[in-house]
Amino acid sequence: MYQTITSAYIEELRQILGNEYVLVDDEALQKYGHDETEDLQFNPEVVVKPETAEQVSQILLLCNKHDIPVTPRGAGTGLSGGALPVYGGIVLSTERLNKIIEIDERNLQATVEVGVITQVFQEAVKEKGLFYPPDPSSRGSCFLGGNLAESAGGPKAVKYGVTKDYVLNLEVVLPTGEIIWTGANVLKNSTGYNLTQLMVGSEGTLGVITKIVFKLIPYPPYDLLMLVPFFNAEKACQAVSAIFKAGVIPSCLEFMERDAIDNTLKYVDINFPIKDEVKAHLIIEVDGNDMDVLMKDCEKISEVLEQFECDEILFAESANQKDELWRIRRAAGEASKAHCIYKEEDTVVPRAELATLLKGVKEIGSKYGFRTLCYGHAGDGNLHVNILKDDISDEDWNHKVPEGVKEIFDLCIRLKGTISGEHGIGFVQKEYMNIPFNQTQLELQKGIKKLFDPNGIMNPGKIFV
Ligand code: 2HG
Ligand code: ZN
Repeated sequence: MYQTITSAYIEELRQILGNEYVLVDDEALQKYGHDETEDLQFNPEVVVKPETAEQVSQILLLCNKHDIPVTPRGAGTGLSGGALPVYGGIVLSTERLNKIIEIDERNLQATVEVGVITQVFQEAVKEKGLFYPPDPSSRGSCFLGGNLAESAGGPKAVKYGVTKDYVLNLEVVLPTGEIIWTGANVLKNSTGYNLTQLMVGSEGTLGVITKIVFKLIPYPPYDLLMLVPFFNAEKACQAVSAIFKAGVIPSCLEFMERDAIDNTLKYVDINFPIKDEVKAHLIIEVDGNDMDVLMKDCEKISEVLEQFECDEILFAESANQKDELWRIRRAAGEASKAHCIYKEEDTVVPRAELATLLKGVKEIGSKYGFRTLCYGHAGDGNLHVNILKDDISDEDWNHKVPEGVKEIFDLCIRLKGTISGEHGIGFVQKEYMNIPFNQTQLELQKGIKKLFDPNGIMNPGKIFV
């Protein structure tokens, strides 16, 4: 169905980009053949590194004319295989599209290229007193473009929203080579279909995003962080919705079950004594402009937590202690990966259903014989379920465990949730797309894909089976 890359195509790519930015050596093909998803490896035939939208346009024109698959790639930190070139062809790395073009302090906006590292952007706007809240655990290495492609979230989403909530306008290169803007640099827009939001979460299947206009907000100067141990993990989950019901919106509300904490502590090599009876932690942060208000919020939260039989609440006393707690939470995924091969599920339900989801996940794990490490953005009802391979046979891992995953996803839908909150569908979840969507819903989505990309060159093998 797709053409393989010949030396003539390589020559054309070199004409467009220069020799240095067209890689065909084994080391490069190996490096760009995996992301952070499980242990999957699909090598591309060639890796290209454009520096401008015009170069991206010329590459896509070539691909479209000759039926060559092209897989856009950010930093390769994705967890659903979105950047894997499963049909070979070209990996288009956005690492040279890495300029912060403008931070517009008059309008509280910024225009950036897609290969800017999320944390670099956050720090650049913070210097001007501004805040870009989406902060995936991998923010020190992931790219803004990848965050957009996968509709990434992170701990701050519970109060501030996810990546999509900060995107105003996008420059996109279509498979035809045309370069378009999707909207306008405005906070309100009721002008036609919302192409901007259609691109967000489209996982590189519709075109290549090259520039982003973000909205920003003023940086909240104060925060307080509390660590709350629980003797019962389900009770910890039940406490979550009660906090909001009491009238407080924390800036982060994270959950880690005991096994996930222990596994992470080993990985980050931090000595953090925890009582044997503790089965889960909530990490709760409040932020804002007024310390007195934050103290009152914490009092209210504490009153709620006591009703759910928590142990003594620890308030982080210094910036160091806060950093350490966040380091533990942010390393949970990497720690699972370091422990053994694992499947990363990104379940999400309405937040008051979180305890039911956790209970169900554990029951399904027992039924199918797998162990899970659970942690995530409890305030969003977003539970990361890491299924560990441990000593499960390859046969069971490939056939029995996916049955269990299907049951977990069925449960999410019964609870009015869905199968991915912030990691995307990509390659590894596409076989489950018939769980949240029926035929009509899938056909509508596939129709959109066909309209943008009739030849199917953009990141084939993703989202849909
Ligand atoms: C987490 O909650 C993230 O730890 C991991 O979802 C994903 O930052 C990432 O790449
Ligand atoms: Zn997460």
